[in-house]
Amino acid sequence: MTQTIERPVEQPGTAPVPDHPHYTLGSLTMVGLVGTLVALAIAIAALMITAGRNSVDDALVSEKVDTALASAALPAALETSPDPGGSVIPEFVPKADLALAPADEVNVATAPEMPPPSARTTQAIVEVDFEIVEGITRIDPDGVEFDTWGFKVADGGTDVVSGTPGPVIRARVGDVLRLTVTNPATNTHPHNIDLHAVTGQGGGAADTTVAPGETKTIEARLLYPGFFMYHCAYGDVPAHISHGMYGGILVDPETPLPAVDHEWYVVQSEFYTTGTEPGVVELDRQAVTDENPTYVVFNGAKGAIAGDNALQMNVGEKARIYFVNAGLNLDSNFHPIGSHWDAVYPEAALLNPPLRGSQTTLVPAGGGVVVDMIGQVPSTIVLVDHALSRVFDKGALGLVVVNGDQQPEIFEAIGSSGDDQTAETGDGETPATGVAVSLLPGSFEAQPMDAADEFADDESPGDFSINVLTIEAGTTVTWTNDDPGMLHTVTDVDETFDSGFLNEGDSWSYTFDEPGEYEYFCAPHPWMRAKVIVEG
Ligand SMILES: [Cu+2]
Repeated sequence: MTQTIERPVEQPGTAPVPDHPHYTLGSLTMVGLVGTLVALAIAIAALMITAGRNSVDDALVSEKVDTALASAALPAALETSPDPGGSVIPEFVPKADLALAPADEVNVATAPEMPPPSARTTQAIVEVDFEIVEGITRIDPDGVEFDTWGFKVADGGTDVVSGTPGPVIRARVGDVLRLTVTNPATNTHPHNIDLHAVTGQGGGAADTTVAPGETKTIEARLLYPGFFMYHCAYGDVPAHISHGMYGGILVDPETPLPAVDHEWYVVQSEFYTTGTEPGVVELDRQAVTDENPTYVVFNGAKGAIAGDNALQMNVGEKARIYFVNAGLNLDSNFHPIGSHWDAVYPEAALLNPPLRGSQTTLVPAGGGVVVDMIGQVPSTIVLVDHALSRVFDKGALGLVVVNGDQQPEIFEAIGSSGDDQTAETGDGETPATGVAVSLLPGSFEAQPMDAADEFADDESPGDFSINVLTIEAGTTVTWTNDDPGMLHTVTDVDETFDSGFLNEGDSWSYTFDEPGEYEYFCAPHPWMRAKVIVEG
């Protein structure tokens, strides 16, 4: 279907005359340059006068002049660019001369995996066959299901039921992507694909629109390296994206990024649903308009990067995350709790040098980022959108478990000191009287923040050995961290008590004198929750 958009025709000679001075970008740049040069001249003159008055030798003067000139030079990134105004697009090998990428090269993978980097140094044709998936899938482990639409690798099989997020594509800059999109006859909606890596009408959307039963193919030269979003751009585009039609495509630069130990693919996105009750929920189209999502998730479902699916690395290793914020509407404030981004390639624009040592990187809707992080200490790094309501209330949480030996030169829990109501009892000791609660092995394993079995005796995965503890006023409770290699806390939600970090084997006690109900949690693993009820 073709749409014609009519715009008013501009009549020559009728352009309005501006009623105020009209600066062009060029004239503003000239004003800036002249100002800089004048300031520089004054600075140099001042240096020379000072130098002369103090009889400082000429060498020092010229050194200071050089320093002044250097500080007025181009930013480092531009200075190192051979031709800041020139093209960064590689020379093409003509399509007719291109071979297919080698058969053993992997160009697609399913989240959170990435295809390995290509061993090629030459351009090639990369063939990718996608099929569109429509179907009811679980978006919340509590049993909430939704009609997700998405993409999968076309293999004729029906085992992949969720195409949200779609597979990640990997190719090299200068390659030709030959992308085929099939919409199986069993589907009920037309779709297409708009790849932000593709230069052409609608990023390919105009020429990939496929009704159920149709197949279309495009060939697109990949002009710029980077990590790009793709999405369906058919019809009510916000609705198609909100049903789950998005993914990422990595275009590697000609000079690859430095090698790392792990590469992962993570997509942030939003679901706008008519509710959060178990069962099938519908798209709330008004909530889409209002930009008020029910869920904000990583990799297509709440808890998709948690529990058994948490990412794993070892102390001393470096991991790289290729991250797309599919939106639909929210910017992402992507942050690793308890770590840093060792390197950030802003906007995933891989022609540019990375920022080093960042805390939170802003990823616009429809944008991406590439970040490196190092597993410095054994811990669980929590990936979040640091607009934290989206974590605690809507699901934007992923876990990276770092395994290995404690690194006290980097982090060490020294324990608590001198609180009247608390007593450090040391490794594994339990006081003679009172109640003992264990932080169970594996208690860091994530679960939804509002898990239905949170306070049940058979909670799975279990966290505190007693989920609801009822005691008399005056009773001392001692918690012991029995979770190997993990740091935990015992922290009252109302801030009445807080253990500070407990290493494996550490115990901490608190005497409850005031009747009431005390809900507590672990600060680094906030889904670990339990209660103490103190009777009068
Ligand atoms: Cu679609």
